[in-house]
Parts: sequence; structure tokens; C-alpha cells
Amino acid sequence: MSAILSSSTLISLVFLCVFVNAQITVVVNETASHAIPSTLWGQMFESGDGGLYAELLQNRAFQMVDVSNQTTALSAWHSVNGAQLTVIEETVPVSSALPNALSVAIPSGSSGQLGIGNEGYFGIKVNSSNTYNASFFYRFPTASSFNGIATVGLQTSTGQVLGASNVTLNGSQTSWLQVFTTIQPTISPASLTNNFTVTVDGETLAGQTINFAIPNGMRIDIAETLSAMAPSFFRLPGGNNLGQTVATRWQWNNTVGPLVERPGRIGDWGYVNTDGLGIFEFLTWCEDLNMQAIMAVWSGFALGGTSIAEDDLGPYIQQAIDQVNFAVGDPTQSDAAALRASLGHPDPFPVAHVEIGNEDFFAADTYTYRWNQFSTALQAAFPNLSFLATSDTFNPVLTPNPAEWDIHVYQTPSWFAENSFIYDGFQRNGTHYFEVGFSRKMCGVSISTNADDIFGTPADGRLTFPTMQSSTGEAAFMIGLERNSDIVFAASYAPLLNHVVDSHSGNVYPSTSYYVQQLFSLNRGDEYLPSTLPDASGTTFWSVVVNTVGTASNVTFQLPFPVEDSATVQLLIGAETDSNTPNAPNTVSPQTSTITVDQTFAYNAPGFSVSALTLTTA
Ligand SMILES: *[C@@H]1O[C@H](CO)[C@@H](O)[C@H](O)[C@H]1NC(C)=O
Ligand SMILES: *[C@@H]1O[C@H](CO)[C@@H](O)[C@H](O)[C@H]1NC(C)=O
Ligand SMILES: *[C@@H]1O[C@H](CO)[C@@H](O)[C@H](O)[C@H]1NC(C)=O
Ligand SMILES: *[C@@H]1O[C@H](CO)[C@@H](O)[C@H](O)[C@H]1NC(C)=O
Ligand SMILES: *[C@@H]1O[C@H](CO)[C@@H](O)[C@H](O)[C@H]1NC(C)=O
Ligand SMILES: *[C@@H]1O[C@H](CO)[C@@H](O)[C@H](O)[C@H]1NC(C)=O
Ligand SMILES: *[C@@H]1O[C@H](CO)[C@@H](O)[C@H](O)[C@H]1NC(C)=O
Ligand SMILES: *[C@@H]1O[C@H](CO)[C@@H](O)[C@H](O)[C@H]1NC(C)=O
Ligand SMILES: *[C@@H]1O[C@H](CO)[C@@H](O)[C@H](O)[C@H]1NC(C)=O
Ligand SMILES: *[C@@H]1O[C@H](CO)[C@@H](O)[C@H](O)[C@H]1NC(C)=O
Ligand SMILES: CC(=O)N[C@H]1CO[C@H](CO)[C@@H](O)[C@@H]1O
Repeated sequence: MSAILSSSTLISLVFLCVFVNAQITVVVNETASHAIPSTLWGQMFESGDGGLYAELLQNRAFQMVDVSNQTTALSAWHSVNGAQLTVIEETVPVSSALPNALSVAIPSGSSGQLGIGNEGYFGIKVNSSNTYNASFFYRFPTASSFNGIATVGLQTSTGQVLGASNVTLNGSQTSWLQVFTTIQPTISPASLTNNFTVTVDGETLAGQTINFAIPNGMRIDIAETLSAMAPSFFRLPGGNNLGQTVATRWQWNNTVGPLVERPGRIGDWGYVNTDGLGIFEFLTWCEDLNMQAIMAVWSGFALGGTSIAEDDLGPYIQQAIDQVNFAVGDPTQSDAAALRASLGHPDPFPVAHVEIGNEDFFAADTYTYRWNQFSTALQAAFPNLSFLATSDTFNPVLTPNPAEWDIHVYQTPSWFAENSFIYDGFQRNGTHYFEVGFSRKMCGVSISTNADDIFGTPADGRLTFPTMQSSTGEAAFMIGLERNSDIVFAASYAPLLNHVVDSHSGNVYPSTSYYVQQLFSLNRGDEYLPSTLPDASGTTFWSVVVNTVGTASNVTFQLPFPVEDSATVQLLIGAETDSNTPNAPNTVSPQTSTITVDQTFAYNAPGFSVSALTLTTA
């Protein structure tokens, strides 16, 4: 008997049923066939801005904007009470990374409070149980005798103050000065159409101009929902966000250090990434949540179609080596690692796997030499790390032979259920797989991100919200991944976050698919126990039970060891088309109960359900 069967060990059993009123007997094997990798269930996403990253303000630093078009340069910013706003190329920039600033002219004859407002990413959720940090840089381009206050606040679109605090501005300050404050709202409006504002008294400042740079407002929330999934790895810096062009590729060294030193970039989904969530924040996030980082390096291909020529890859490979050194290198041997140490983290971060590119099947012809050069150089520099190829598996044939592959699948719910056995047919020849994807026809956790806004639009046939039918299909596939976890070492759902265009919410809604991921993640085994195999073309799958039609199925388990007679059931159950939506966020959520079991016991898996049974060996 293997280690998992010691008396204190919990075991989880999972099932999926498709149709039939079947009576199924599952004989569980006594001998574990393989260990389950601790990395198996984790997370990936495409970009943090407007989502995981706690920044509330959109276009906070006028990064990458073209000042010749003020409409776009001022995106998300609004004048309060007649202040004249212009995004300028500063003659004295706040930093070389941030050349632009917001010039705010108070017209002569002004009165009352004038200034600037920012509408946030999808509005701004204001909740009196949160404290909001705010900061900005300012300078007076022309010195004045002014010495007074600016009010930093959160207000509704009609100007009702939800919370505010005062900071002092000094008119003789002609160089940049940063001010910090916190806002404690007293009201939690239901609506999200609120603004962040900075205003000054129009009468005292009439005729004067103040320049602002990198206003900043932060919140805390989404992180807690992601953390509750208990992920064991995190793919960074996001999936499809390595760069549409060579110039706008993700460069680790542009995302480190003070925010004011980060230029930002046009991300792959067409909007500006602040890079406020940079490599150090990502790696710290991994460490805080006890996750391993699966970190990607840019591999010489820009998604817009440009591949770097074979002879010109050198500097890009060096930048990738520097990036990995920043994450895990020895500070006495590498400047990049020394930079990490200077930020307070001399120890290496938990990175064991590095991906060379992302979805390089888009440039399979050049990936042959790019993979060859990047993987050879990186493997030589980091013998202890594993490198993942990202083209189609074994197509083209790559040299050196990749030990690991990242496979992306976006498919329909029925495809996932029907392909639960796909990895059973793979040879055991030393190649390991990271599976990303899951139902294309659905979205993940329904909250704000810009990128994943693209998903969840019914126009392209995708579901607006995951349903029990789609989520149980994914669960069937995950059972196959768990069974094949001798060669599948990691899997994640995508898209992880989805913004619901709904100005009346601003909350985080775990979807039915979120709960499936969470059930698997919270009910991990250390080892996989073989049992009577499900029918590959059949309808009931186990390890955890999932039911994809509205008909119950009885499953009898015959265990090879005695168990305590009380077992816990975590049951996710709903009707085929049930979804968690902003109007009905709690339609489906897991319920916990206790059942009586024996060494042989029957479990009635209800229709459209995922059950995790936890038994204790006697
Ligand atoms: C499943 O088990 C329940 C309770 O043991 C029983 O009432 C029901 O008839 C069984 N269903 C089938 C399809 O065997
Ligand atoms: C500025 O950009 C907006 C939005 O992209 C566009 O509609 C407008 O035509 C541009 N204006 C000028 C003067 O180019
Ligand atoms: C405000 O936050 C608290 C604590 O997180 C939460 O319980 C409450 O539901 C939130 N209120 C609104 C209106 O979202
Ligand atoms: C800010 O200062 C103004 C003018 O002195 C005062 O009326 C207001 O109450 C102050 N607001 C806060 C939040 O302290
Ligand atoms: C205002 O700024 C000037 C220039 O930085 C400084 O000399 C002066 O002490 C400041 N005044 C106050 C009241 O902080
Ligand atoms: C707000 O500021 C405090 C103090 O500087 C800091 O500890 C906290 O992490 C900040 N919160 C956010 C969300 O940035
Ligand atoms: C980051 O490194 C690249 C070369 O690897 C360099 O071209 C770029 O200027 C660096 N960026 C910053 C902000 O130093
Ligand atoms: C690489 O792994 C070996 C064997 O586990 C270990 O002794 C060595 O310290 C590791 N080297 C680094 C740089 O982590
Ligand atoms: C390993 O197995 C895969 C999947 O069955 C196969 O396509 C590939 O050619 C094998 N690779 C080697 C090096 O044998
Ligand atoms: C149990 O495991 C042994 C050894 O791996 C294997 O030979 C046997 O077929 C397995 N039985 C079942 C029911 O999977
Ligand atoms: C003062 C201010 O910024 N007002 C803006 C608040 O946000 C809405 C959009 O949500 C804008 O329309 C207002 O102009």
C-alpha cells in the first residue's frame, strides 16, 4: 500500500455522468500508479490592468499616448468645473520613463472647486469598508505664492462626495513633488459610475497652472477570490501578452522599480499596460500564495507577424537570460539578480519552469531556430530549470527535443467531455505537458479585466456565462488530466477573469467553472489510485463525479482498504443551463454534507453535478 493510505490520509473521489440510469461498479486499485504533481492545478491570465492589479485609475500616467490627439491622450480624464486639461510632453518630465504630464489651467475668474476627474476602468467601485490609497506628483511650471490645499476625493457622477481628504500644495514647488493620502469613504453607492477627483479652490488659483503626473489610486479585492482557488502555480507575465511588435514586447526590465520608472507598453489586446504589476510583483504574488511561477520569456516572435532573424537573436536571448536571473539568479554573479536583492529579495523566487514564447504555432517555421537557440542557451545557463515549448506538440520537430510542452485548447463543452481520454493515448517517453484552456464557449470568473472583455461576447458563439453543462464538461476533462498527471504536470483555466459590462455591480462573481476549478484544487491527492476505467465514449467519469445530463447515476465503489463510516461530500449541482450572473450570482455554489460509507458503498451522483467525496482510511 502506498503512502496515501496511511490512517490520517484523506482521499478524494470524483465522478462525471453524461446520461443513463446506470449502475456502475468501480473497483479501486490498491496500488498507487503514480504521484500527482503538486503543481497540477493553477492559474494563468493575460493582463492585470483593470483586474488583478489594484490600480483604479485608467491612463494614470499618460503612458504611450500621442499628445497630438488630446481626445485619446486624455482618455478617462475629465475636467471638473471648467479647469482646462492638456496632456503635454513635459519639458521637465517626472522621469525618463514617463515623458508626459497633465497640465491643469485654472481660468481667471474661476470660483468653486476646479480640477480633474478620472472615471476608472469600468467605473470605480467605492465601498466604505475599504481604505483607498491615493498619490500624485505635482509641480507649478510657474512659481506662485500659493500655499493651500487640494482635495483628493471619490465622488459620484453627479458630484456627491463619497469620501475625501486634503493635501497641501506649495506654489513655489517648481520641481516634482509626490504627495500621498488615504481616502476613507463614508458611503458605498450601488452604482459604479464614480470618479476619482483632485480639485483646488478656483478663486485662489485663478490664472495659474499645475502639472500632474502619475496620479494613483489603489484598491484591494480580487486577489482574495483568486487566492481562494488555492492555485499551485501562476503563469506569468500572462499568456497572450508578450508583444504584438518587437518594440512593444514585454521586457522584464521595463516593469521593475518605482512606478515612475516604468514606461508601460501597448499590450497585445490593444490598450496600454501600466506595468504597475511588474515582474517583481508577479513573483511576490506567487510566493505569497505559495505558488510556483511558470514564467515565459519573449522568444523572438511578435504576434503581429515579425520573427527576429536567426543571426540576430543574441540580444533577445541575453534579455531572457537576464530575466531568468532576475527571478532565480545568484546576486553575486548577475546584475539582474543583484537588482532583485536590492529590492529586498536576495533569495530566488519559486520558478522551476520557463516557457519559451507563447503559442508559437503562430510562427512554427521560425520556432525551429528560435527554440533551438533560446532553449540551448537558457538550458546551459540554468541547468536546473525545465523549458517549455509552445508550438503544436511534435509539429514541427524541435531540436533539442523539448521535455515539456504548453498546450492550449479552447473548445466546446462536449469536446472536453469526449476528449477526457486524450492523454491516455500519449506515449510515456519523458515528455510532460502543461494544459491551458478549457471551454472556449465560456468565460471565467466574472470581474473586471480589459483583456478578457473580448471573451464572453455572445456574438462569436461563446457563452456569456459558464453553465453547469459547460462546467461539468470541463470537469470530465480534468478527470482525464488527473488520471494522466504522470505526464500532465500543470493545467489552468482560461480566461480566468471576465469583465461583466454592468455598471450596477463591481463585485466578483465566482462562476460555475470557478467552483469546478476550486473543487479540484481543494481536493488534491498526492497519488493517483487506478480504478475500473470509465468508458471513454461513455457518460460517467470518476475520480471526482461530474454529471452532465439531468439524470442521476448510481456508482458503487469497492475500496481495497477499510474507511471511517463518515465521509464528506462537496457537491456542485444545478440545472443544465444554470449560470452565476450579476443578477443571480449565487445560483450554483458548492454545498458540503456528510454521508455514511463503508469499504463498499454506493453514491448517487445527481444530474449536472460535480462531487468531491473525502473519505478517511480507518
Ligand atoms: C440509485 O440509488 C437510489 C438510492 O440508493 C435508489 O433509490 C435509486 O433507485 C437508484 N437509481 C438507479 C438508477 O439505480
Ligand atoms: C483622435 O483619436 C480619436 C480616437 O481614436 C479619433 O476618433 C480622432 O479622429 C482623432 N483626432 C485626430 C485629430 O486625429
Ligand atoms: C463592501 O465590502 C464589504 C467587505 O468586503 C462587503 O461585505 C460588502 O458587501 C461590500 N459592499 C458593497 C456595497 O459591495
Ligand atoms: C478640506 O479643506 C476644506 C477647506 O479648508 C474644508 O472645508 C474641508 O472640510 C476639508 N476636507 C477634509 C476631508 O478635511
Ligand atoms: C515650498 O517649497 C519651497 C521650494 O521647494 C520650499 O523652499 C518651501 O519651504 C516650501 N514651503 C512650505 C510651506 O513647505
Ligand atoms: C496603501 O498604503 C499602505 C501604506 O503605505 C500600504 O501598506 C498598503 O499596502 C497600500 N495599499 C495598496 C492597495 O496599495
Ligand atoms: C531593458 O533592457 C533592454 C535591453 O535588454 C534595453 O534596450 C532597455 O533600454 C532596458 N530598459 C530600461 C528601462 O532600462
Ligand atoms: C541544482 O540542483 C542541484 C541538485 O539538486 C543542487 O545541488 C544545486 O544547488 C542546484 N543549483 C542551483 C543553482 O540551484
Ligand atoms: C513522445 O510521445 C509523443 C506522444 O505520443 C510522440 O508524438 C513523440 O514523438 C514522442 N517523442 C519521442 C522523442 O519519442
Ligand atoms: C492495479 O494496478 C496494477 C499494477 O499497476 C495493474 O496491473 C492492474 O491492472 C490494476 N488494476 C486496476 C483495476 O486498474
Ligand atoms: C468629474 C468627472 O470625472 N466626471 C466623469 C465621471 O465619470 C463619468 C463616466 O463614468 C464621466 O462621464 C464624467 O465626466
